[in-house]
Amino acid sequence: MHIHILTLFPNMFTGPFNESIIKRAVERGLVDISIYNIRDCTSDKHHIVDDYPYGGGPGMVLKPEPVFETVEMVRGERDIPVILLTPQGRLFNQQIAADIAGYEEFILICGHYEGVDERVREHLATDEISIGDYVLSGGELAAMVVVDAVVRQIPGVLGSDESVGEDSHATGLLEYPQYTRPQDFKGWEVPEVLLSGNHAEVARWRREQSLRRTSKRRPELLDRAILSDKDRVFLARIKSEE
Ligand code: 6GU
Repeated sequence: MHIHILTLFPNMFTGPFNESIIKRAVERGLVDISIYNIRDCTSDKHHIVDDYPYGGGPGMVLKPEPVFETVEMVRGERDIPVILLTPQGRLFNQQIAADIAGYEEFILICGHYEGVDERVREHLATDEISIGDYVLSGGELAAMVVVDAVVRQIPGVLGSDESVGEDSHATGLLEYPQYTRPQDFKGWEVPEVLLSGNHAEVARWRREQSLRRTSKRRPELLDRAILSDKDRVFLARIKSEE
């Protein structure tokens, strides 16, 4: 997979992309990440990337020319998805991450300042993504979030003991509680069932914990989760206990 990121702040990416899972994925050749400074594609002497909004109002707007110029330079004759990161985009989730993980190549544009010229949205972007209902100073942190969530879904990126399958949201449910040694920490004990060695019992306990936790914290997720008859019986039971 080849990810192209267009930004005014390329240095922001060096830390996060040079650690942990993303670093390893790049080193293994599973993903290639190219960062482009939008300012490098300006043609005026002062390398101006933003300007005042038509109609007045506060803040500056990212000009269309350097953004179009950078995208055209990157994609050449190739037809590749162009994703604009903006608080006005569709809300990012695990399913969107999985869809993007199927792309061979894509471009992320980090919006900055108070806005991006509407013609970028209308005539360049093929998709718009937001990572949540809050305002960030720019799309850079959002791009890092998207890249992390996507890269960890590429086959071969995670080792077998880091499997993506049981993570919160991967199953449509929140993850079950996890424990490691010591068995007794300050008098707080690991649940007995996890020490039992009974794999079926452990699996049942984890499933019920996932269901219980999801029902309590994020009940709306249950509408979309894949549930067995047994799961539904369990949910009905805990509901009647409330
Ligand atoms: Cl993608 N960009 C900005 N600037 N703020 C955000 C966001 C994106 N997603 C949530 N808030």
